[in-house]
Amino acid sequence: MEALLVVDVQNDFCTGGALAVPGGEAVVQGINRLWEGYACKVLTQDWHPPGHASFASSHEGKQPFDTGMLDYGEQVLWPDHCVQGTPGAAFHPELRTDGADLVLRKGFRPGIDSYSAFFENDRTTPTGLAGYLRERGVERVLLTGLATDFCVGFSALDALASGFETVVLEDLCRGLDMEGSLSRMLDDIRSRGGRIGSGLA
Ligand code: VGL
Ligand code: ZN
Repeated sequence: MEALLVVDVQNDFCTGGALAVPGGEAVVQGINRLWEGYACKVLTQDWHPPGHASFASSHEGKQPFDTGMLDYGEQVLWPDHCVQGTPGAAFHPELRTDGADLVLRKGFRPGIDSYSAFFENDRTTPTGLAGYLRERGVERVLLTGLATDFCVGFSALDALASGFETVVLEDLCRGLDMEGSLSRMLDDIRSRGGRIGSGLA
């Protein structure tokens, strides 16, 4: 069985949002068209408590998009975004969410970020998604959403590492592309056996 994984299509990642991905909202209609076709549909929702460790505002002297040191290592520090229960954390209003099998929230531990839908950024804390998909009989995961080079990409790499056939539907994703991060991520996915495909074709 195949699963459609829709990653972080939330207001804060769309135009006008706190951490806008250029053209983020452009993926919505195409994802909606695929929606009915999958027996397993999973949405992820970036879901941070106020004062989350991934926010630059939580670190004295740091600006958004600086690099910072968290308990588990270095990572990018972000503008405050997807704060639990705020409008920015809600799904894009036109995204179909009816009939989702699972809405997986991630990044809710105050000290740990979670780009991937499978493992948090400490690379050891599982979200439980691999077990869920396996128990449902899923063998192949198709990924869509935001951002290609962060949450979609890390989810794809972990899907591969967890033994799922993995396809990124590139035209139903949009990236941040910070210093070449987009092409690096796509190369990485390909080199580990993932496929980069189209959801519109
Ligand atoms: C994301 C940065 C921080 C994403 C989430 O959804 O790609 N990026 N939090
Ligand atoms: Zn986040």
